[in-house]
Amino acid sequence: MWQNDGSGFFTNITEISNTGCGGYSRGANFADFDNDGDLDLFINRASAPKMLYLNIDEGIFVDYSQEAGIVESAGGFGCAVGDLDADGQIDIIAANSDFVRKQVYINQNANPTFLKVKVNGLSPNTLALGAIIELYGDVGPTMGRELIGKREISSHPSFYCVNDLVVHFGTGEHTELQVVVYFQSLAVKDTFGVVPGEMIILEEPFRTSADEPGLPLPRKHITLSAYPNPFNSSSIISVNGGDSEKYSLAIYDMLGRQVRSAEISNVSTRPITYTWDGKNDNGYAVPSGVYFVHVRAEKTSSELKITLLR
Ligand SMILES: [Ca+2]
Ligand SMILES: [Ca+2]
Ligand SMILES: [Ca+2]
Repeated sequence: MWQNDGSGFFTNITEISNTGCGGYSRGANFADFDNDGDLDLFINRASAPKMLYLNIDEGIFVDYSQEAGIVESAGGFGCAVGDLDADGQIDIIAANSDFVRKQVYINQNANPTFLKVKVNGLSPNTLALGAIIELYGDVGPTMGRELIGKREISSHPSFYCVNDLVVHFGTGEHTELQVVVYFQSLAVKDTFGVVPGEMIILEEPFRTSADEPGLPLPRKHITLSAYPNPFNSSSIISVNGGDSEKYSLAIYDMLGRQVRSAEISNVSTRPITYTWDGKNDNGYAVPSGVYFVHVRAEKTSSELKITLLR
């Protein structure tokens, strides 16, 4: 288990996280099996019993296999997760090697704190593969919102297996939710007032984030836009909301490496703007590609995809 610190450095946390079960395995899947809001872990081991780890404290796991009734020790291959019986509890299919039946594990929890999100993309990417879904939850009437989950719609979660493309979140104690979908087309879909215990269906909009007008967010929330986007020489990044005196801006490349950073403070005019000239902190031009602009204020943050075309 390697923990990414967000700047491209990883720390081996196998021991600390208590996930060093060893053995040979070809498939593993993170999902929120108990709907409490954090990601748990299923490992389809080949030569030892399959493992279900519950995340009990921000990345500290406990072996819950026996309690969950997951005791089989067949030659595991990949594994896939999805809500097979549509009760909001995420289930598991474990694929196995020759002559061994697959196992289907139906989750017997009845915890109603979940949200399912089905995303329909525009042609040709109608499955919306590559879309990033962020889930925000309320943290009290005066505190604004908090990022409580992030998923990618992916076609390659595990060896020879594809998860259900309906994205599942556990929502824990949050009662009012906001869902933001970032599509590969750069379109953004932002949905408010969502409550736990249901499945919502979101359609990819035709407009891109650069065209999106100011969203009706409370002032404590940040919305970002960039014009032009895609850009060639420079793009003006506008920051709306946040209601803060100080903002930190960071720009990352597709590999998560920070290429540019800035502090914006004592701002009196709105919207706040920052002009990015396509250069890194050392003054060198960065290559064409997709970049992520991350802006953080006191209690909130927001991210925007921006494309540089040289
Ligand atoms: Ca969990
Ligand atoms: Ca937990
Ligand atoms: Ca289920």
